[in-house]
Amino acid sequence: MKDSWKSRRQFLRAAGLTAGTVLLSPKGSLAQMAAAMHQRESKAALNESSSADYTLRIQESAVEIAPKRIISLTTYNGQFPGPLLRFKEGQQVTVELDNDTDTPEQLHWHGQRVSTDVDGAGEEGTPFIPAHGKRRIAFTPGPSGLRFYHTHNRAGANLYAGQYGGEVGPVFIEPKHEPGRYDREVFLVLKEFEPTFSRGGDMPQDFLTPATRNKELEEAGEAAMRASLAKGMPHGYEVGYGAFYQRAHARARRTDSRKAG
Ligand SMILES: [Cu+2]
Repeated sequence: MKDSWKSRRQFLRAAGLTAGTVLLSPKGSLAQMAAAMHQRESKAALNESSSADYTLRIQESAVEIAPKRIISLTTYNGQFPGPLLRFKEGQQVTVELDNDTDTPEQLHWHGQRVSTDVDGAGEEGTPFIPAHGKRRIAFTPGPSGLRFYHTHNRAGANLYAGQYGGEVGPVFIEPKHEPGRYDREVFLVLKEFEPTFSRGGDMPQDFLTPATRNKELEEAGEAAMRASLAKGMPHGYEVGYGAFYQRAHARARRTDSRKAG
């Protein structure tokens, strides 16, 4: 679920390009008016006295991942995965982010097109949710479909930090048009826990060997390895896991055959 830095930058560049195109089109003034209206709505939604649509509390919790197997994790609302958030495409939501931990946090809306102020990436300029503080955000969800929210704190070599813990939850954005036909919704979340460093590898090292090699990729990889060894960094650590976990949010839903045409 970690967006690679490069693809993320490319995505943001593409998103920026789209916004630019809208403003240059003959409907430019309309787009600007819509933006101004959206800003006013956001301000109203952020009024502290009104209640948020959802509250996510980042906290340390004990989670039972299997009978009598209890692990200590940073979670959203004391559970793993975090609660299923249901949004409607194009309908603004307000989310309060409470941080009960000692670490400033970033909550990233994976796969959504939202502004950098709320997107949840510190390197792109989203303000942090302060340690033992809170942030209330408002945004218009989209595009529709299954999305995720997760911490965007970088773990580095700390196996207790970032997404090594329990800071992941599902989002469903109902489409504005064409809701689709289905009898049952199942939101399945899979995650590995109890990470440890190992050396030498726990799987055959040649399992990814392709029939034909990409010379460019291979050279880039070899060069990166030489540079890291030259800096005195250790050779060949990888992360293994002690537990794998799955959890489903499910509910039955009757299809209305009159509406689905
Ligand atoms: Cu992500």
